[in-house]
Amino acid sequence: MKDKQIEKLIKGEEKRQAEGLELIPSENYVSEDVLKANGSVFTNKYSEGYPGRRYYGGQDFTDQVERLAIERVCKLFKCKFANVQPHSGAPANLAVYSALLSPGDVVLGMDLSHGGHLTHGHPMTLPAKIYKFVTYKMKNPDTGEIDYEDLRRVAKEFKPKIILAGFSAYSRALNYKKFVEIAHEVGAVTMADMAHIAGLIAAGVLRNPFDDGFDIITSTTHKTLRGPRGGIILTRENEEIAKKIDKAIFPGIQGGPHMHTIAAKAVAFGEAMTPKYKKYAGQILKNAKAMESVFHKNNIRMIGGGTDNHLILADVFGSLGVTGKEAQTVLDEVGITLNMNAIAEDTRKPMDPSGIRFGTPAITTRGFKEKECKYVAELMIKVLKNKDNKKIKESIHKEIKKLAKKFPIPKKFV
Ligand code: DSN
Repeated sequence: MKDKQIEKLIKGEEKRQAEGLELIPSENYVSEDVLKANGSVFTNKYSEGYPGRRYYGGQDFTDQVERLAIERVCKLFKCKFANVQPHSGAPANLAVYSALLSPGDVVLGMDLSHGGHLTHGHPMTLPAKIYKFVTYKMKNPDTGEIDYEDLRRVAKEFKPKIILAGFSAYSRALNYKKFVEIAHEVGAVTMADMAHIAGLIAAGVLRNPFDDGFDIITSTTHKTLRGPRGGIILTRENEEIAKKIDKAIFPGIQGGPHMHTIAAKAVAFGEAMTPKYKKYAGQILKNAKAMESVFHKNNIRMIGGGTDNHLILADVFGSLGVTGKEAQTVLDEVGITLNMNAIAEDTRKPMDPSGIRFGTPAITTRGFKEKECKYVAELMIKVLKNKDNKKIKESIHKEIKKLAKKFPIPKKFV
């Protein structure tokens, strides 16, 4: 590489990823093939429009790539329509809102502090300035069960046009049938933001909201799905909705699609169709359960009481007197990356909350099984209990480096 400054930074990041353990539940490693497609000459091409209907010439190969991506993702998620152009999850969600709502219309989504996402109506976001967001919560943060009766009550009171299921910090299974039932009662469209668990749904190890009658799924493609950074919007069967969504993406909120990313998405979708991927997805769940068992054994409170998916949200402040920020920092020091996270009804501030959020997609890609995951969980707890002990931290850092070396980041998945 001619640009030595950037080359050095890329090498630094490569080393950081190789030597540390990635527990941020929304991160993963892509295959060499995904990386290759993402860095391909498609980055040079403009293709405003959709396959067969573009505003620029020279679309012989872009059309084929986008069609393949659509065909594969529809097969994976068992739906009729897909838009593979969203640059990421936030534009995907915005596009659905703008396709189906008028300013002032109501969306009912999960409360941010109970696991929802910023794009589900945080007051600082653009959607919240245009539409009205009302929320539902867990009935009891220690079991994680959603308060479906309250959800129904709020739906009847506010008559939302969209009922949104989805989260970025929630570890339990949702009852999609209940969402659909309530949506039908108030005439709302059902939308599932499955960014975190899309890969688990694609592999069939978690329930597909489409099987319970959801209308729309949005997702990123870079989390459990193990593709490039990007987004998708899927529509189960309603062509009218799908057409509105296409218009909302282009020309509504985006210009030219990133064809190199779409090529990389197509590669990732292909990889997600293999038996090897299905096994990987199953192992993500087993590994999260293994980590859960260690946290249980050590009496560390987990929001939702544990996990049904790939992530755990632990109340480290309540259980160990260590704040989320302290935990994130001290674990970073020993080579474990995760993120501080607010917990339900948190009394602490977002920049130093009570919780940490961690998950197993990336370490499972590295080949970790239950045994290694339990060991990592034990090391995490030891660090948190000895956060000021330099000697213990140094020896754990060595252990983490050893583990990382034993399980190098793979380059090929199929
Ligand atoms: N930032 C992602 C996450 O970490 O959950 C969601 O957008």
